[in-house]
Amino acid sequence: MSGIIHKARGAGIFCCLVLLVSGFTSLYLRYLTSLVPTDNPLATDEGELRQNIELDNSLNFGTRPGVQTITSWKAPIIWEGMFDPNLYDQNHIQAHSSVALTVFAVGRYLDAYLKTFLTSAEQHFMLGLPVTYYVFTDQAEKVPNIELAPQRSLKVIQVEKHSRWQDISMMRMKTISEAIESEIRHHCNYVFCFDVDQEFKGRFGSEALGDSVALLHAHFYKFPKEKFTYDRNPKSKAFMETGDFYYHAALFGGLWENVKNLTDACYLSIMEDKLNDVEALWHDESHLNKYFWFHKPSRLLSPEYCWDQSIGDMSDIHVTRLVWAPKHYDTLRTL
Ligand code: 5GW
Ligand code: MN
Repeated sequence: MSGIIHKARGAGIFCCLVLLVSGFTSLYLRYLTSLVPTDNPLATDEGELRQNIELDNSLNFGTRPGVQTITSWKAPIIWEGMFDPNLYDQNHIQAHSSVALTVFAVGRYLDAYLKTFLTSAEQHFMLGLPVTYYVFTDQAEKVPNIELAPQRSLKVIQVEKHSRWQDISMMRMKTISEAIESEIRHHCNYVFCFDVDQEFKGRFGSEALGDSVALLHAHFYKFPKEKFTYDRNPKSKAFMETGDFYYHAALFGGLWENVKNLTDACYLSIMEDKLNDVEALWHDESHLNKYFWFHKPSRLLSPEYCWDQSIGDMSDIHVTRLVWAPKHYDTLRTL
């Protein structure tokens, strides 16, 4: 009898010790994460947090003296030369990171851009990680049959074709949110949303993954704030007088939870504008910029991640990872 009590007491002390140690460990981890504001508190378990801390501590912020490599809120801005690609790949493979890529190819954009976009993504996008492409189109039967590497798959989701092109672009927010809810969150931890009129040209890898990721617009990254083309109409929900950067809506991403919040918020603002009979200057992009002003992204991608080759000055661009496809406004926008 007393032996049992003894054992019970021993077990009790042992449990207390375990609780104490694990309590301190988690406090210590919380302390560590508080030192790194780039990881927002939505990040998942402590193992993942610990990995991210070590990873972004490896970034070399001084290697690109000509450009800004960190924001005022301490989010890294990723430029070529700052990161060790193998380190990011190894860590994300170990953490079982998986990535959903969403892309819309509605109407004439399917024939014009989808095949180049997908085949080039197979060459350069998140190699080594499981990737699921979500292609949203009104013509499922015309989606090209691309040969995919192992661990990579493609799902086609039928959508309606809105008659106004502004709506095709803006309604992506709603469709992406619904797809995250019904599909993506069950299969992938990250979601990256792309315009289709672009081509991958170089590594677009796991260094781009983060809790909440925004892209610096190639045309504005050097400009002073006063030149940013935010929506200036006080009647629009996208109205903003000033901001941090001008972000390009051709690509945004992050953990699915954060992308869900972003797309929900942008869609709500777009619908409120419709009720008030206003439309933001640059449509979904204006709303995206407003969202990122209030919800700072934890990671920024330099314009190396989405470059317009018609820009003459390439002195800051050490590698092009994704480039704008040529625009054929005359044929694509006449309807
Ligand atoms: C068509 C005409 C004008 C504007 C957009 C469209 C259009 C866009 C379309 O007919 N079909 C379509 O799938 N889109 C999707 O919306 C594509 O994924 C496209 O990349 C994205 C944004 O439209 P873009 O690329 O024309 O917008 P910008 O800001 O790059 O000029
Ligand atoms: Mn585009």
